[in-house]
Amino acid sequence: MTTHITELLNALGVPSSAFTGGTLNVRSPIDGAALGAVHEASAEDMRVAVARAHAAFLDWRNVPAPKRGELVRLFGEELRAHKADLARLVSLEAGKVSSEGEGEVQEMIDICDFAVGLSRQLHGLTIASERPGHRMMEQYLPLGVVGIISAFNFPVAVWAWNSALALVCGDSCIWKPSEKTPLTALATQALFERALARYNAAGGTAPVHLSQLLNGGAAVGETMVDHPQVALVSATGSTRMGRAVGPRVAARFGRCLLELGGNNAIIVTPSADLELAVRGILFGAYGTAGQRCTTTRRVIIHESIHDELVARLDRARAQLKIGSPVEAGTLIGPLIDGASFEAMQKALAAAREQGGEVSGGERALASQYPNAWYATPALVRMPAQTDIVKHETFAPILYTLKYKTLDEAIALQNEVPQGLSSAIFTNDIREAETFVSASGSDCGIANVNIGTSGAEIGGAFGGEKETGGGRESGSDAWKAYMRRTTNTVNYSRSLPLAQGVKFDI
Ligand code: UN1
Repeated sequence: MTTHITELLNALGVPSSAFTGGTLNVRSPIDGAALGAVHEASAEDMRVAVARAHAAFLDWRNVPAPKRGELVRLFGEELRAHKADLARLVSLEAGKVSSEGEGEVQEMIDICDFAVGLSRQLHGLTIASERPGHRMMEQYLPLGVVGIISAFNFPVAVWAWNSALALVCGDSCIWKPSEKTPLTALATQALFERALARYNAAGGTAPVHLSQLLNGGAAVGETMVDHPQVALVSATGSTRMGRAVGPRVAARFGRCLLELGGNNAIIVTPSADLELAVRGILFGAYGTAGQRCTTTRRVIIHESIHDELVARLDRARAQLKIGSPVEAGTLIGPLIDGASFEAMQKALAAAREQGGEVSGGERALASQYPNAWYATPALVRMPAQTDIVKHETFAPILYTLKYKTLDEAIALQNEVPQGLSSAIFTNDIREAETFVSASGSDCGIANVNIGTSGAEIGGAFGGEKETGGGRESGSDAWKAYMRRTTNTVNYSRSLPLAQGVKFDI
C-alpha cells in the first residue's frame, strides 16, 4: 500500500517529505497498514500561525467579496479535477466506501459553488428610522481568524463547509484536523494552495497564509482555542470535546460554532411506506459503518408494524456486504480503530444488561484483516429507552423501540440529550406536520420520508442541546463567519434624539 499512497499523495501535490519522518503515525483502517508519519506542529507553531492568519485577514477583508469568491471558485475547480484521487485517499485513510468517499468530495465541490454565489449576496437589511432624514442599516463585515477543528469521519467536507464560507466572508482560516486523518488534510491543503497560486498568478492578491493547516495533538488545538485573535472556533466532534472547547472560548468572549454528537431517531408510523423506511433506516444506521454524526441510532416503530419491520430490518442487516471500502459492492467498511470496536462491544454489553436483545455486532473479517476492525451491523431490540440508548456510540448499532401513540413516539425521540437529526416515515399529513411543528422533533434537522443522514449542503446543518447549537453549511449559516454592525446615518440638518429625548444646549 505504501507505494500506492505515495503516488496518490504526490499526484495530489503533497511532497513525500510532508508525510514521512514525522511523529504522527497514520494507519489505514482498511488493513492497519502504515500510510505515513506526518510532522506535528507545536503550540508555538500555532501561535505563529495565528499571527500570520491575523495579518492575512487584515488584507483579505478589503478584497471585494465577489473577488474573494473567485478564489473559492478556483479551489472548486481543483477539487473537480482531483475528485477521484482525493476520494480514494478518504477511503484509504478514513475507511469510507468509494461512493461515500466520492460523495464527501462532491460535498466540498457543492459548498464551493454555494460560497461563490454567496460572495455576491452577503446582504444586510435597511430598517425604517423613527427620525426624519435618517437611515438605518445593517452590514455584515469580515470577522477575523476562523479556527476549524474537524473530525475523522468527514475529514475534509466539514472543513470545506467552514473554510469556503469563511473565505468569501473575508476571514482567514487555520485548520486543526483529526489526528486520525492528517493525510487527507495535507492533500486538501495542497489543492487549496494550488488554487491560491493560480488566483495570484491571474492578478489576485490573496495572502499566502490565508488558509493554514496545522497537524498535531491537543496542545496545538488548545493554543488555537485559547488564542484571543481567533475570532471564531468552529469545532466538530464529540460532546466531550465540545464541553472542553465551548467554555474556554466563552471565557475569552470568543465565538464558537459547535457541531457535536447526535443520537438520531426515525419514527415509523402505521401508514409508512415500509419499503422506503427499510432503505432509509439501513443507510442511516449502517452506512459509513455508523460513523456519521447524523447516523440513525434509534428506530421508534408503531406497535402494529413493529415485529414485521424489525424482522425485515434484521434480515436485511445480515446481508449487507462488509469488506474493504475500495472493493466494488462493499456497503460497510471498517471502524476507524480498535478503540472504536471496543466502545461498540461495551455498548452492546450494556444494552444486554439493560434488557436488549442483540443481533450482530461481532467482529468480522478478522482472519483477512487481523490489524483492522470490521464489525457486523448490530440491531438491538430494546424493551425501553434505557441509559445506553441515550448515549451516542460511534458504531453501527441500531436500537429498536415500540410506541403506541404519536405523542409517545415524539417524546421518546426528544428524550435524549442530543438534538441533531430526526425523521418520520409516514403517509399521513397530520403526523408529518406534527413531527416538524413546534410540538414535534426538537432537533436541528427533522425530515419526512427520508432518513436522518446524508443532508445536502443547501440547508443549515447542526443541532440543539448537547449537539452544541451551531449551524454550518447552507442557508444563512454564513452569518456566523461575519460581524454585524448596525449603522444609523443622519442626512438631515438637525440632530433629533431617539425616543424623543431632549438635550438642548
Ligand atoms: C458529520 O457526520 O459530521 O448529513 C457530518 C450528513 C452529511 C454530513 C455529516 N452531509 O450525513
